Amino acid sequence: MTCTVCRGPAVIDLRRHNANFCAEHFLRFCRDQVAKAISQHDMIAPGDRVLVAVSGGKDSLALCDLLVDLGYHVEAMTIGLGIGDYSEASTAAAVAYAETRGLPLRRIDLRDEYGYDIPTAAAVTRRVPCSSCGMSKRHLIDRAALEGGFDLVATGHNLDDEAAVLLGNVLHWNAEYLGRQAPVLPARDGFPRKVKPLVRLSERETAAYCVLRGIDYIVDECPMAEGNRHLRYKEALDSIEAASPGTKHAFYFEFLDKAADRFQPDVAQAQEGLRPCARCGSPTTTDVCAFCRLVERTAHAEPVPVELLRAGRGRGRGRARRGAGGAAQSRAATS
Ligand code: Q46
Ligand code: ZN
Ligand code: ZN
Repeated sequence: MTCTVCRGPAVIDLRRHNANFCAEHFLRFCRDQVAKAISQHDMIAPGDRVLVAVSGGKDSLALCDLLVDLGYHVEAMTIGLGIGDYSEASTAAAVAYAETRGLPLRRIDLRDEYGYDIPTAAAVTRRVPCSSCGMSKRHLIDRAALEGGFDLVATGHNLDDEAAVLLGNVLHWNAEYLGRQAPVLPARDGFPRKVKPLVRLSERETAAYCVLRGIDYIVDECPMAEGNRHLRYKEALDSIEAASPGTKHAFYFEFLDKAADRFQPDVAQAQEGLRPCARCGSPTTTDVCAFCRLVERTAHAEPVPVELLRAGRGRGRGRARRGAGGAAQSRAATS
């Protein structure tokens, strides 16, 4: 197998591009794909301050690395979710990366700062963990971006994520979510601008990027993701992609080109009824926002270890699946 560019020995084959690359040209390919996504979708302007939500996984660390390499002003933030060993390893990977590369890292820990963690929130609310997890991450990232004066938030959603979320939203004709499934979400009153610069890279590519750049990322998936629809949609798309390379790319980018406009949300309507939360000031349609209500409900609850919650979910699958698919929307708020 030889590199399509230089004819030297290749380290990776990319069937959807009908190309093989050596290490040097693969890294260049990744940079080019991110630069193309940024310019095609007007994601980041020169001089913008970018907050990157980092989980310690391959996507968010590759994203930091690529944005810094492309010359953007980047700071990272990570949230300790309290999901047992997984969260400890995630935070350790984020901290190690930031320290070795000299990247500023903001850290928030749910249990230390807000008195709860995700397994306890899931047990108290009796909903799938991804529901309170996604909402907590969105709230804290939005606040950090606005309070820190950042111009935008960048998240590590890759092509596999976006295609899987799109498949889920199409299967259920979820028009509201289809309207929000864009590589750029503009800033609204009280919400920062959000961009997804990795949409042209697959997760196999972000993993290979990290390996070739010597980035130590956490390989394990979140133990709370087990059985969620997002993973099933990914598996379905993987098997189609294996038989027909390029299908995921076409599915997602043809949607953006040909259909996304039809689902554009009415911005005025979305803003309607929003008012500041009585506790924290974040925009909400109720007196107290969902995050502050979650803190109120969970902060004094007996902590529930992740192992106990998983054992309970195994026994009570029907109840635990309520709201499944939350991960599809919330995934990679820090991934
Ligand atoms: S961390 Fe949180 Fe994900 Fe785990 S509980 Fe679900 S949303 S799966 S990206
Ligand atoms: Zn080469
Ligand atoms: Zn609030």
